[in-house]
Amino acid sequence: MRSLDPASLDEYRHAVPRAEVDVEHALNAVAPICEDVRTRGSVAVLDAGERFDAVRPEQLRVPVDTMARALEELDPEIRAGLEESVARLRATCEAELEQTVVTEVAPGARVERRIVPMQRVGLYVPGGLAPLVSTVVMNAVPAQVAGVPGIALASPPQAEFGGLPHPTILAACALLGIEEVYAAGGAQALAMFAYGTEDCAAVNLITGPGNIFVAAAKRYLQGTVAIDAEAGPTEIAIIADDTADPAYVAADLVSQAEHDPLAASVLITDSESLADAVDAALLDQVSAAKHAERIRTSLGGRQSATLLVRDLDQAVDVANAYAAEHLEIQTRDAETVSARIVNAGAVFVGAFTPVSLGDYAAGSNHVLPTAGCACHSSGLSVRAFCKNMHVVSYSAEALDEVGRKVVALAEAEDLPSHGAAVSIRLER
Ligand code: HSO
Ligand code: ZN
Repeated sequence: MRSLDPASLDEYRHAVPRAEVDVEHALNAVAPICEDVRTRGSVAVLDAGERFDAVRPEQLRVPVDTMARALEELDPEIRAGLEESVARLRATCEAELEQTVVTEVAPGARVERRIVPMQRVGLYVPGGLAPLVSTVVMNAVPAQVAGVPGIALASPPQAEFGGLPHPTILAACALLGIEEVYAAGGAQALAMFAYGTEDCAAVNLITGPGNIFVAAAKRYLQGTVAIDAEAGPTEIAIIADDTADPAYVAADLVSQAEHDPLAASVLITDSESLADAVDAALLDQVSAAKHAERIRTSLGGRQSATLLVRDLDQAVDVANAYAAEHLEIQTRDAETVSARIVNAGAVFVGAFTPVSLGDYAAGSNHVLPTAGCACHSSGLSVRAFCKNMHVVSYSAEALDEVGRKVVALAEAEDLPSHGAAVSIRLER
């Protein structure tokens, strides 16, 4: 347990160091892979799969009937869980869909902010330590609600499934009606999306989490294609006071530590007795956990800590400085504390709103900014799949009304031909 009494916000920011993830270094590894895909196309994607995923798929594109079969064979309870997750996220996305706004700035002078969906997107679903079937839902539902006409999805080929992505991921694609699915992972999958190959047309935007090589590939390909964010190891911070249930707090810290030895679990509390009780609960829960080793490494890493603060005001300052991917608030009057949070990927309020609920079926999205990026970025939502486009329309009279002022501005910039394009119409 570490006590905290730093003088400045900047010191809060460094109170819990993030796990060291050297994306710049990984760039050296991904650059040749991306260039190979750019020049040699699908063969380069397959070659890289053989090298990194230890299996060469027969073909990159997964046949639609393979996905339909995976859905037929899906455990009905998992299917029911997926359907619930989809329904709740869809409801949120539909409500959040932005509306077209028309402003009449003067009589006959119309500016419309038209919302248009991206035309083609590539969704990435990692293989990694667990088949993240929920990530299919979190990527695909906002894209579908936004009205994106071209949705492609890639997930790494798995040797144990004959070079196909994990069958639960394929089943989720079938459930959602996503027909364009590729057995491709890592940098090669992202390069395939960014540059296009003979099997897969280039996309406009890539979304979805991944490991350090996926993050590095996103950095390398940004500009060629838009990306949602570079995802780092997952993080949970919990503000808890003496009213919190230590077993709940411990369970939630453990839940995200389960993802990755580099995952961060941070407890921020003003109660020493709560901190002690959480430590005791952790001892029991970690040893009983299936992935105890991974969890132990994560909780013991420099990126995880218990911070003892003076009071909840200081807890809020620390949480805002840290800008966790997930922030839970388990205090008395949690709503009031939550109202003061300005930096977090998503906030989970009260004893009965664990992050795990949000991971699967709260109706919120689990693709969220990590590594402090919540200071400037948002989680994935229907907005990420839309663009704003101004559509401007003036009548002759409306142009007459403002025309001289435009000409004056054009003269101020020494761009008289700009002015002439207006005055030619005023003299009609
Ligand atoms: N907590 C992860 C998402 C996830 N958890 C998927 C379970 N499955 C990052 O927000
Ligand atoms: Zn999770």
